[in-house]
Amino acid sequence: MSSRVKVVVTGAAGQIAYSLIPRLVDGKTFGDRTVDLCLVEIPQVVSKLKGLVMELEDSYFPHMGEVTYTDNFEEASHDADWFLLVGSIPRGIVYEGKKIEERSDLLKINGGIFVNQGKAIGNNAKDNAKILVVGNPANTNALIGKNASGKDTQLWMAMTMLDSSRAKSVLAKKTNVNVDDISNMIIWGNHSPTMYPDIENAIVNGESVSSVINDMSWVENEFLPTVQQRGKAVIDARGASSATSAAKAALDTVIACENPTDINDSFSAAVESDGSYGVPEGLICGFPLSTDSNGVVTIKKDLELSDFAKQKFQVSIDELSSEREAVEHLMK
Ligand code: NAX
Repeated sequence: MSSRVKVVVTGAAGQIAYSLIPRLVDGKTFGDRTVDLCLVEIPQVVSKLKGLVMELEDSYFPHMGEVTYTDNFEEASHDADWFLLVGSIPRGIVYEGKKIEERSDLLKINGGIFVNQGKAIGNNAKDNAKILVVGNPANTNALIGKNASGKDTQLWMAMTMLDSSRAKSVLAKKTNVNVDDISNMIIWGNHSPTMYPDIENAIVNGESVSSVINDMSWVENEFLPTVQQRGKAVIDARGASSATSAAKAALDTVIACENPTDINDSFSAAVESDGSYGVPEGLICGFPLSTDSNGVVTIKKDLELSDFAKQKFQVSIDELSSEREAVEHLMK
């Protein structure tokens, strides 16, 4: 493994990035490798990154390598190992004179961004680059980017780790254990309120969490809606979307991809479906993943889904299929 790693972060002047970027160079996420950072923003705010770079320099990070910033994604993408694509146009802002409220408008605007970013990554990044899309609608943005990249050796993911961590937190409270006593917390489907957090395959101290809790009414009426709607609950409470927890989840996803996964565990991210578990091929869908000792990430195929789980998961698969239809014109 090379002793240097180049990481590109978009949306670098945003909320999530402010929590995320310092921790990429703190010696924990990439161990003792030197981390070169390339920070990307839109032209209107790129100059603000000068201040962030000053703060990074002032923070005493022995593992920090070269730090650059730009509004030119194409230029940033050269020879990069990792991309954390956090930047996207959020719902509710006025974009080219129109308030963006509909998911379809969001898909259209962000879709255009991800076509260009995907092409640049396919042409310029390392053949084994890993790409984590955080900006919403994350799964479909990743679908568009992967398709535009035209390269199958790179790994495109959309982030569902935050949903998995939220679910672990709810289950740890319910079963009176620590969050790290919960493992195999899978998020199936889309990073949206249709996601299916899988309590039946989750494990607490070696036992199935659902059999320990043994209360399907609580699962249906408390657990699932709490996890599925947690993003909105944070926005309502904080007046802004999750930032520090999203940053931690992005770091946890990088760490999960850089280190072998325990045999009895899996981690959550959405990747391209190869038809596993009946998901239409090509959709970027939340699956249980595992990393081997060579850093290769694959879908774990040996998990069972109950009829209850299959029915919930199908709702999210259908949503992903309809999002794919909505961006079909960007996939040519
Ligand atoms: P902010 O609005 O604070 O920051 C976003 C930044 O992205 C802005 O500075 C903007 O200028 C920049 N940007 C927009 N288009 C860009 C482009 N083409 N290239 C480079 N930069 C670009 O949002 P923040 O709170 O940081 O959230 C970022 C994204 O994460 C949003 O789309 C948000 O919905 C999404 N989230 C995803 C989560 C997940 O689990 N997958 C959870 C948290 C969050 O909601």
